[in-house]
Amino acid sequence: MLNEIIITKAILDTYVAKLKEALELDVAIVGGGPSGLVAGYYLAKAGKRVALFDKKLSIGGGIWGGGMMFNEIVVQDAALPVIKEFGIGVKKYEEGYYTFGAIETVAALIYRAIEHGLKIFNLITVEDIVFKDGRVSGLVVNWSPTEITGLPVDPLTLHSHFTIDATGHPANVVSVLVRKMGVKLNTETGGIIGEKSMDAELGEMHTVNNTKEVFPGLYVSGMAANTVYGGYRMGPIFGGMLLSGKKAAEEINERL
Ligand code: 48F
Repeated sequence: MLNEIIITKAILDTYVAKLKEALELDVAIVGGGPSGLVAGYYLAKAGKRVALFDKKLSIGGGIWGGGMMFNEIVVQDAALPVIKEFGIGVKKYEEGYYTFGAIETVAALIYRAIEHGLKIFNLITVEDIVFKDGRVSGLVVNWSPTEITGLPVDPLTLHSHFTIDATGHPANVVSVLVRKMGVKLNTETGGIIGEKSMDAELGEMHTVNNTKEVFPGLYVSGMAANTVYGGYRMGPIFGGMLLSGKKAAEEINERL
């Protein structure tokens, strides 16, 4: 006879154990879009203590909707090795352009990352950072429904040696750092420069070039990197996002 209390305890005990393991991390990733998932995959594969937090129920960020809800994405030559690493089937459209089912891509990124040891927490919003010794040293987290309903509930905290802001267009982690601490960023202006309009070629290049440590302890990847450093947007071509996640992971990995 199935016992509801055992089912409930199984969920609570397993989840709490997973969360406790994520309280002291090598790397905390905020945002489960393409760049965050790829960064998490490579860091987990390298044996680092890494966890990813996303405020949504379904992680995957901007992949699901492809371009204007046509759920296919495009990837260029440069990122094919990353796509192959995840075992996603390649469909050539024409020379230099490949299409991938958005849903297949999200599923593969998530599955492979978890398989290599990435801990993923959905429905958790990162609302603030831990700032110690002049660097970003962790995250302040709360259940997403708390943020949505505006309930006055205090958050919980975790420590991380490095953090990656992979929150896409709004660059939410860098924004909170600037708003609350008034610090000078490692950008031309010292502030968040803001994303530029569409140029797929430049946008893809900028996404990778702008992936770097923007403040001690805090990296930016994906579209957040372009928002912070003033890169162009590129729309539903995703090679730059994948390569950005890989670059963030490699740079952090070298420093740990
Ligand atoms: O936007 P998103 O997919 O990030 P990305 O890796 O990729 C960008 C592309 O999808 C697309 C594009 C390509 O042409 O331009 O936009 O840069 O995913 C960002 C994730 O961050 C989560 C959000 O729910 C989304 O899944 N997120 C944002 N703010 C927070 C957050 C927060 N404060 N706490 C937790 N998660």
